[in-house]
Amino acid sequence: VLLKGILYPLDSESRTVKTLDGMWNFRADASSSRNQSFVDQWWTKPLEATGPVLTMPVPSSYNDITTDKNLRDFVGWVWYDREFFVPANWINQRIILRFGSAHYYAIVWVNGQQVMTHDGGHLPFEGAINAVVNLSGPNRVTVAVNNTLLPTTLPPGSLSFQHDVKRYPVGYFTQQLQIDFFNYAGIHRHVHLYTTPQTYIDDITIVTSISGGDGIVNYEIITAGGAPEAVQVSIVSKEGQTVVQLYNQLQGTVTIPNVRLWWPYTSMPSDPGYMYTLVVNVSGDIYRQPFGVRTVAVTDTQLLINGRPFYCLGVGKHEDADIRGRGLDYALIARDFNMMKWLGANCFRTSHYPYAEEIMDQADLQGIVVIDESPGAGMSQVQNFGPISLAHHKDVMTELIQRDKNRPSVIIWSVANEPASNLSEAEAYFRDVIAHTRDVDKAKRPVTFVTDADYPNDVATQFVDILCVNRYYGWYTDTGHTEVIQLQLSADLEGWRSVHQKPIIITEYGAGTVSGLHEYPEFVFTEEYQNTFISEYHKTFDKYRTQFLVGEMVWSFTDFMTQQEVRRVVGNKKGVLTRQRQPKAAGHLLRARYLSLSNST
Ligand code: GCB
Repeated sequence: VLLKGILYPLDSESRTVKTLDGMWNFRADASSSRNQSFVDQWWTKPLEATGPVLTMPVPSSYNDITTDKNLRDFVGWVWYDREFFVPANWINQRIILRFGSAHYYAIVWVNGQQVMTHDGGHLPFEGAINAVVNLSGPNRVTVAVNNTLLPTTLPPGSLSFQHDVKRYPVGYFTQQLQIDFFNYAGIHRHVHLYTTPQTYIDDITIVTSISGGDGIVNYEIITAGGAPEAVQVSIVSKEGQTVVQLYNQLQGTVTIPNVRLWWPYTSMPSDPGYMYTLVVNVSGDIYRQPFGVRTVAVTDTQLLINGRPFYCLGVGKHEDADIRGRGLDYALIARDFNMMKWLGANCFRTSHYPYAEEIMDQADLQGIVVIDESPGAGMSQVQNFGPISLAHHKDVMTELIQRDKNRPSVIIWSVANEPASNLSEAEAYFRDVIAHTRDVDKAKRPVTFVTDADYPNDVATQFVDILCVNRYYGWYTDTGHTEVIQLQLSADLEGWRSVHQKPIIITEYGAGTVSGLHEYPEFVFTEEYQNTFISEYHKTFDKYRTQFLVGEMVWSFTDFMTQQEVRRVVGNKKGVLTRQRQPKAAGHLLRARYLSLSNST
């Protein structure tokens, strides 16, 4: 396949970026068929002309914005539209409309003409709109978004229909989820309009290595829209110094003498996240691609960054907050990074879907390591392993790598979270998805999926480079019995080790804790229990830290919303911080550990 680039919209001497964020018109298609919008062709007119509209912020999830329970829990099509103008001087430029993400399935029209569709909730998509745009008057963009999760979507889900009309209204159905997070929906990230010249830079791929004190930078530029006449490539340091300059080469390998490496901030507190910029000029189209020079490798007992052992002091996260749901919010991003650093964390996993590019930028710049996870969460049913799922899963991995391939923060791809890897169907499935992932990533980062399987029953971890295991001893099993945690976790780690000579990260362990709830001696759901529970895990981690355990990631960074169910009290409360990003007692406990461990290594 010929891959299309999905470079982040950055402005430059040759490119203009304009945002379409703001208040849009909005309406859910709440008709009994949930399809009236298509019968009435809502995209052909302003939404206001076909019925009443709500005001909906973009970016944001729509679920928690209004006071309407039906909209919070809505399943089906919702519609957004707004007016926009295109500057007349854009006439000779390519005009691109780009969505950072929309959950789950999206169709986009401009001035009543369909311009693109996208399948999947957490990755960007874009299209040129020159053919339909009006440069001398208003334009209208209409977006239909459908949040329904089916056995073939990622994450998968299903619809459950009730036909007993004595007990349920006619046509009654509910969305069944296989994931432990609220299925927030809407236009979750920025909407940008941007320009490029007709001959333009479509994609840039940078792969780095280290040779002695030098950085080796391998780059490849893909252009489109005509033969490029002149090419100029330079590498500029963070301080603005041009360190290398090359002419007329769309592809090449260059050396940065006395390179400054990209380090996680705990490994190199004085110089974390050092980034260079590859400045590309193709026939006057200029794009500045940030990158860092670092290597990642896995041995049978270690995870190495720049040849040095790295121990992940991490958190599992969500894009989740009051009111905005999964919507992009710069204040929240800044607070999250500040709180990760307060904890002393040096890594996180994008559990359980790709996070916003603006979050990934901060990971690069601040030197926080990322396990970059696909939306393959909750693949617990045999029907989630069919050929349609497989083809889509491979497309999603391609899109994710296309987006994040140049990021030094990303050190591992996770293709899934807790799939039913005990099913025989999972073997061929993961062999294929993992091989595809390795194939697409030119930097050849390690690939994994996160497992909760029992090592004797698992058929798919044989394909991973590094084992990532989620464990809840003393929570879902032996509830209340923290005294069994050390024994059970030790037996488990040694069990995995007996079948795979691979390093292990515990990617989740955690206990539900209502902030401010106390009971002594400790009792489930209290802050005391969370502290005792976590401490028991830490004792076992300390036993294996010097052997083959290369990381620990608490579940989770903050409390987060889930669907309504009896196990969850207004969401999942395993956060070491509250949903408002304030520490529970366990936050302080974790901070003490992470700070002392990062000072001792
Ligand atoms: C898990 C899942 C995560 C859940 C967590 C829990 O294993 O990976 O999505 O939120 O357990 O709290 O049950």
